[in-house]
Amino acid sequence: VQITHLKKLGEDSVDKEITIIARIHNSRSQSAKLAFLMLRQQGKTIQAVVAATGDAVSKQMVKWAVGLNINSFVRVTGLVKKPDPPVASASVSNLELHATKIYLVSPAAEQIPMQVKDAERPPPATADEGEAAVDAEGAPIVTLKTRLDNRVIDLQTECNQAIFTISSAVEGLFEEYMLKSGSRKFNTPKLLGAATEGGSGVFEVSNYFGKSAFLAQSPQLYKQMLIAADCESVYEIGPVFRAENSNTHRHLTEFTGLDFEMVFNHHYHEVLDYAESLIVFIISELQSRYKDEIAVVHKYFPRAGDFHLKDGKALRLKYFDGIKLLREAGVDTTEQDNYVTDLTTAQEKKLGLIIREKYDTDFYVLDEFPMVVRPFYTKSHPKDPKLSNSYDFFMRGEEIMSGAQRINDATELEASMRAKGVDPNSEGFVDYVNAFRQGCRPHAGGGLGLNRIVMFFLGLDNVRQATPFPRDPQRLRP
Ligand code: ATP
Ligand code: AMO
Repeated sequence: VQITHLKKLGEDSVDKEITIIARIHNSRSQSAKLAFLMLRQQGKTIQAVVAATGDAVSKQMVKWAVGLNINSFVRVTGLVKKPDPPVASASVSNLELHATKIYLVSPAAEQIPMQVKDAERPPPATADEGEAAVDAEGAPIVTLKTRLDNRVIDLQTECNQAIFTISSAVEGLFEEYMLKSGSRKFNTPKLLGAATEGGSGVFEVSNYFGKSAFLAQSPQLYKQMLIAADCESVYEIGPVFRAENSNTHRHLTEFTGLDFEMVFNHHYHEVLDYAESLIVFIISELQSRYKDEIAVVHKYFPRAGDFHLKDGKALRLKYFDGIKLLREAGVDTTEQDNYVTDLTTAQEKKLGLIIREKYDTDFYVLDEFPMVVRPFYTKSHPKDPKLSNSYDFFMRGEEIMSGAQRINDATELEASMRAKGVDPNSEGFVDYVNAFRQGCRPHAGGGLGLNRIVMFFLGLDNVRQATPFPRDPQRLRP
């Protein structure tokens, strides 16, 4: 028997016999002779009518079919019909299946801890992993914690199926753009002999053959070493580990980094332009190729689909122009004015709102950050040593990418490292610094968090919702 897929059915399937393998989303019996099974495949649902009218289906079979446990996989053969009126409760509402044969393919246990339909109710207003709560009608709300604890069930929802189609697309579009522009993909080591980037914490692997190893916080040093090795334009898609005890809506301890690094000819803005058109490419291709998935996510997260890309480009501001906008809006920016700290999350979000209001866009770039808030490898601004040739990209007021021109001179790099308290002669850095002693072309790059782009593009509440199996300080399973 040829097995088809729900996504292949259309108006031209009407009156044809098909066979699909799907889960039972729910079932109800109307009478001893008539039952309805809602079938679900990758989040999409279609109604199957099981009627003991002709010879094909017996009353026993109707009874057996409604008795099957919810979520079991069945193989159903039937005639595709056009229901009148459409089946409002199915996502494929214009078609239904009049079953002639049903086989059980794989049963689901009777008591699954959480059902897909429970997970499909709107998430609690607070997206924290919290205690169980009830919604306005008194129905129990499945918290994010319960959903993540039961992630294999949770991922079966219509919304999650769409979210991870989009996540896969972001990764694919990033790669498509990189390859089209002649960049090459590299996989750099995640096990390192010493803690490197500094800043955020690093995880130690304590049993590396009698020594300690460390999990990479970023491919930063290696992507620059590849530039020193004449690779000219490189990218990597890989895991990034951060030992930060940050229990926030946007921090994970392991996430997927989309990194790139490239030489430029005259000015680091060549790379800034490249990065901007990369993000514009990703956003606009998502908006044109993934309309259906975005519409599904919109049912659960109302901001999905309203991402605003004014004139198909980013708004570019200098960091201190951003600070000025905040100050004009009455935000205290004393610390930033005095080069003490970077923007706080609250300030970033506020700036996002101001920019949406004033410039009608959800995508903007801040350029020329103060040197003090950037890592040691960052190149300073040629006219003002307190500033740097570095940029952050924001979506809906939160950071999705960081990048900069890098120091490409070994002596200058050593001085910058010492100034930031990093020893250029230490085991973790000596090969990196030596890479620049044979000369290295001026270069710049950036790093994007996949989970964050998906989260902010779709207007999700929490980065965990854009991560199949999230890792955070409290969570190492499933
Ligand atoms: P991002 O800048 O996007 O957060 P990052 O890795 O550079 O990524 P930091 O700059 O260290 O992170 O932190 C930025 C913001 O994240 C802080 O302003 C703060 O609001 C929030 N944050 C970081 N760590 C914590 C924490 N332990 N608890 C609560 N909030 C935190
Ligand atoms: P940065 O540390 O800003 O820069 O990280 C780059 C991007 O990674 C994402 N990100 C995170 N996502 C989830 N959880 C986290 N804890 C987390 N931390 C960061 C963000 C961020 O913009 N080496 C530089 C990049 C470069 O200059 O090329 C770096 O790692 O989207």
